[in-house]
Amino acid sequence: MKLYTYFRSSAAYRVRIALNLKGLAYESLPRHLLRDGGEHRQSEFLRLNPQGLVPVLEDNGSALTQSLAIIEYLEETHPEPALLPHAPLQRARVRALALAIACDIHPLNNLRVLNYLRAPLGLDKVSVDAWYRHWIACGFTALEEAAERMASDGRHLVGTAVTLADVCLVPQMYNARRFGCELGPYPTLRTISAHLESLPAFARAAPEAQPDAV
Ligand SMILES: N[C@@H](CCC(=O)N[C@@H](CS)C(=O)NCC(=O)O)C(=O)O
Repeated sequence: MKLYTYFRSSAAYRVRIALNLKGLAYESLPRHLLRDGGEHRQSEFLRLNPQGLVPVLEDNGSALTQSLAIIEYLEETHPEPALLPHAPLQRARVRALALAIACDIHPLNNLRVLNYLRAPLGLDKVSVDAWYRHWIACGFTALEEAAERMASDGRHLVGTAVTLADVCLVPQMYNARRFGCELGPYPTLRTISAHLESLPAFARAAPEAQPDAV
């Protein structure tokens, strides 16, 4: 398998974690999102993903896009260890938390959105940072509350094993730290993330551990 990735892309980070958890070897093909106007906007990459977003996973010549769809594909083709619980209720809870991060928090703070705020809308750095932190606070407040209610083992968002929700949490926490967000109000999320980040599959997927880390 080949993974088109960028070390700081949280969507690619999710897929790297899932590949590592499932023990799947892959070739890393970095596409720099800033260099030369963005290597993800070049025609060769747009042929793989017309959306011009990383990650893309190539498996047996087929290009797969959208991190959650990719991870569900890996789950179906390599079921062990399972990232979705077997019980329908728990599965729905895991998916809800994963979607809260991947669909309701992450897209608001994506590179292209921040770039649009900077130009053409003309927001300065202080305003763009405020935008970023506002949406993290909004999303994490609800996530913290949900995590508390979930009453898991304190090391995972749901239950006692790593799930898709955890795979989404760690990259979003990484981004929040990177942008200097206040994380004091989210002790449950911080404790869970600290545990997960200590696991080898997560550590090997971390941005700093990637070949394109600068
Ligand atoms: N929903 C997509 C999001 C993919 C995405 O937004 N990727 C970001 C990096 S995390 C990207 O390629 N951004 C390029 C840009 O904003 O120009 C997924 O989960 O795969």
